[in-house]
Amino acid sequence: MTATSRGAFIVIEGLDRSGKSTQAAILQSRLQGPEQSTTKAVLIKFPDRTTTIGKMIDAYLRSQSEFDDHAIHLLFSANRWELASTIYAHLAAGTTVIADRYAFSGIAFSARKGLSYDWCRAPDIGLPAPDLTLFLNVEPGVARTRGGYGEERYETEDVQRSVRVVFERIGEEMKTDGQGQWVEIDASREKDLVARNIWRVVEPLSRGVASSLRKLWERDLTT
Ligand code: DGP
Repeated sequence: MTATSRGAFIVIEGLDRSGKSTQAAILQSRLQGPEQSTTKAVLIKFPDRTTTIGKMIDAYLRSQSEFDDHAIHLLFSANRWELASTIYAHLAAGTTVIADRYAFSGIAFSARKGLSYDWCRAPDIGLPAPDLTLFLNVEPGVARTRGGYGEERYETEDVQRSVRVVFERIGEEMKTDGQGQWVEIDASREKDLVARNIWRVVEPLSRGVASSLRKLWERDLTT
């Protein structure tokens, strides 16, 4: 990291069981390197189920409580906003932040229920914008065969297929409107190969980022 640079903000997105959490952990340890004395990378998982809002989300995902679709959408977004200041602080200190899911999951999982795409995007406008989003792409039929599948509310092949369609739309928009990099990674491949492909894209950001941090969909921010 140079004197004027900040940490990079990297988001990992994808369907359930696409390997996000595994790859996020591999990436963090790679960024952290052999000297553990200074923190070079932190991992933040969304939803963060430890906060008061996160506990409400957790109960919903485990089908222990019910919410109106709009209300749960706003809770997921609030859960991201409550961690925004933590993200800013880490980046300013030169620490890379890896987020396991972010606002893109918010849109994909709610818009597939029939809520308007623009309405779903609105509450996350202005969050810290990632420098890089890695979309771990996997066939929903492949994800279904992976361990632990089916334990939570959205883990059916049908839901995941419709979520993937919305992710494709988000990816197209992100690629064309200069909102940081959106890179698709074939997550059906073997774990170490996926990790190497991820590292190839992340490596240039691993020594810090000189440009200032942007806000997500900032052109839609009005005062
Ligand atoms: P995970 O802990 O990564 O398995 O995510 C839990 C589930 O929550 C997963 O099925 C995806 C879903 N999810 C994540 N973020 C959001 C969001 O912002 N909105 C909605 N509706 N669902 C989300």
